[in-house]
Amino acid sequence: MTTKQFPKNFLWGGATAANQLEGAYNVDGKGLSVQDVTPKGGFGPIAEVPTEDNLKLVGIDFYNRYKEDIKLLAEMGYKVFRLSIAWSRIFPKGDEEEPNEAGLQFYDDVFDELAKYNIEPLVTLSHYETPLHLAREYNGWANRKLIEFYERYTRTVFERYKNKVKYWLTFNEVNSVLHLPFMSGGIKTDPKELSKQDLYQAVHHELVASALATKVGHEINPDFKIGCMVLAMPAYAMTSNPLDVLAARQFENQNYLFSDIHVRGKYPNYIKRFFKENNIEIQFAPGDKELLAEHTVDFVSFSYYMSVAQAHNPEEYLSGKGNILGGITNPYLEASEWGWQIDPVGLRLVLNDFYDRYQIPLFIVENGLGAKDVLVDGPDGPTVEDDYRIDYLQKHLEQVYEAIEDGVEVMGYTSWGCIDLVSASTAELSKRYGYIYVDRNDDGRGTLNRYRKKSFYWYKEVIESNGASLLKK
Ligand code: BGP
Repeated sequence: MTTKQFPKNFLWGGATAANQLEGAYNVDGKGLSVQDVTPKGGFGPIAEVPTEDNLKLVGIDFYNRYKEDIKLLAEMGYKVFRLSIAWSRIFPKGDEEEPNEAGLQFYDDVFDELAKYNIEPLVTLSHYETPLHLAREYNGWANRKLIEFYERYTRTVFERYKNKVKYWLTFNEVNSVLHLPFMSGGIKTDPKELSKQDLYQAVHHELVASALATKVGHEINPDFKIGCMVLAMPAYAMTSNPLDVLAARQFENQNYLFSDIHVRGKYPNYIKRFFKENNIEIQFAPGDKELLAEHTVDFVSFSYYMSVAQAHNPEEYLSGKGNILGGITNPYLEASEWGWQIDPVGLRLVLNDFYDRYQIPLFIVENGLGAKDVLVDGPDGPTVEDDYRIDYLQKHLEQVYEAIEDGVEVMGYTSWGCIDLVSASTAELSKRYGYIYVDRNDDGRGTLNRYRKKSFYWYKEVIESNGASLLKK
């Protein structure tokens, strides 16, 4: 009998974003990003200047401790590490002609450190980190000028790291701009006043910029693998009432729009109807249509934390909390301490749905459980007995395996926040996802020391056995 395991060369690893772990927000020439003025997270108020209560200003001090951290990731056997480049380290304001050398040097050092351990970087070019100046002066992606600035930035980093980085993602959770225009798209207009026309025009700018980056990247190095990244959230019909099924389908289409354009290179018909009914008319500049059509992505990546239910009459049900977008509470599922409903089978469904739709490789670049951890004494020093996290990850990975058995091509899996970091939605440190505990609290205090949790050893075994340890039952 052969042992069950994951495909050869499966990319096991973890995921992070610059603004949530680096700290050093104003060091070595870095400019401010939208994150430096959102001390309470994506849904919180926007401050005029960085304030001390913003945990992201220090993060977990990865900027100074990356060597120690990468060593720990290597100890777990990581094949891949997802990180983002902070755009405002490279172009502090975003609209300069020349990049900031110190910022470029920092990522050279990080990539070199990863290379020492044969860990492939997977780089997000824009992870909720639009330079603040671009938000204030241009209203972020609502302005077509951003395409030009993003092109300059991506060209700069593609050139610089062309021999160090192979895997790239253009925009983190590109669909989230519909729900969080400031954090995701640097659009400072109050969401209540932002017209659908302006919002979808901003979406168009990002989609064109993504295609342009894909073009430029492939020209610079034809071996680059460039993917889109979407927030995936399957929607179940609350009942078998066809109207509920339709509501669920329409909710999913709002997300599919982004991957459809990235993969198929054109706007799908279902959105044309939505545009017509909402008086939206997307302005295409000459060349946009061709760019979208000719520079589609090499793979689709996505985050997956939870599913939701939808109904045609949602007001009659309990509404649930969710990762940026949400829906109705599904009575069949349990939820995390933050109300995100836990649904491993949903991950198998997402993988199958994407693959049926596109037949190109998929990459799960975020998944995990945000939970409050308690540090206890262990035989080798402080640790966390995070069986709840192991249980979550084990069940999700079992479903990834099932999807692979279903015939889905999965490149890899990077669980979110592999080392504890600051939450995107709430800016808390107590919402922890990591295999590595970082001693820092919501009040900003702590030694910043790192400790291996129980899940650290569990994941190490998963990677070492190429998933066999998950599947031995
Ligand atoms: C995604 C983001 C990440 C991340 C994660 C977990 O939406 O891409 O940046 O933080 O969700 O969310 P949170 O940090 O809000 O728990």
